[in-house]
Amino acid sequence: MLSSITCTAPVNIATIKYWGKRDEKLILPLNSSLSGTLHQDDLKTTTTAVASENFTEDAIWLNGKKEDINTTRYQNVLRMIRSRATKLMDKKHFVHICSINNFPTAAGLASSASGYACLVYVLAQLYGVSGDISAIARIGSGSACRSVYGGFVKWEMGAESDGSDSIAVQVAPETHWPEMNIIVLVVNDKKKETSSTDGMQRSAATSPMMKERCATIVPQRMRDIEAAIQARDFQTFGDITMKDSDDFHEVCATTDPAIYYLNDTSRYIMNLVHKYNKMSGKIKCAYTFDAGPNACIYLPEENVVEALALFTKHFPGSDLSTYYRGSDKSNIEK
Ligand code: 2P0
Repeated sequence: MLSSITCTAPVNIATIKYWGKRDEKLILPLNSSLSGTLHQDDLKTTTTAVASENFTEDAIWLNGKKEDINTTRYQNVLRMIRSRATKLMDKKHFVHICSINNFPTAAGLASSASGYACLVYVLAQLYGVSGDISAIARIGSGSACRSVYGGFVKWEMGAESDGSDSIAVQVAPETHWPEMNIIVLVVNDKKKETSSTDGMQRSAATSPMMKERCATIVPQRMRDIEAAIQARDFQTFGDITMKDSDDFHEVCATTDPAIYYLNDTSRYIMNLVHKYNKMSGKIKCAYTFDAGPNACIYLPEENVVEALALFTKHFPGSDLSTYYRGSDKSNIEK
């Protein structure tokens, strides 16, 4: 018998950044984090998984290229899924997986987040796994646990050593703040030099900023941004988002040896946003940068036209995309 499932999962854009692990194997973070999940039709991964008793091995193809499925992360995900399976139990079923991103892989656009969220969701459907699956997505890639839900989602770092309480929790559904938009300015779609996994390990070991960030700064920001989201208070939301992005890149710069994800264009965008906000007398849009030079701009719907005009004027001909995050659709779709 052949069973097949196809799903899509969107990327998420962190406003409070995850950077550093306390447990590399279980992927347990040093701090909680929070993100907005994009709309289903935007930047996303589409994954099909087929299970058959006739397959002789598990296999995976990413963007059409066969990859090694015997990595620790894939194997951990498969083991956890099969340990909770309620379907395909009678005989040994191997699985073939095909996954495609509609955006550049590993260019700091959270491809591992949508990739593992989608993989875990599709496998959970195929093997009949119910209940929270964010902890399974987490052991694939930390930030992936947040893409399991739509709207604004926090990843609670948890306290247990087995990771049982290190899960994603929806802070507000996608319908809560439908005016919120995200503009993505693709500055560079090349694969990054320092992977997030390596980078955060080095930062945790060497950046003098990490201790205070994890102990006091992030816990306070998590409380404040959650309240701002509940109140749909964009001034506070935008201020915290930009500060946490700045701090994250400062952590990278104070890592030994230093890691630089931003380039001159990224810094130009940061200055432009600050000048635009200052000129307007309020925060009209807020930038955030992940482990790469591409800018993600959070902004309310009413400012989109003006902000797009501004960015187009300064970057004529650039790859500028707007994403509407608010939606009454569920996040992951079959
Ligand atoms: C985030 N990033 O919160 C932060 C901001 C990058 C900068 O989560 O080792 O690819 O697979 O757990 O999830 C990137 O880290 O790392 C990331 P692993 P992951 O979105």
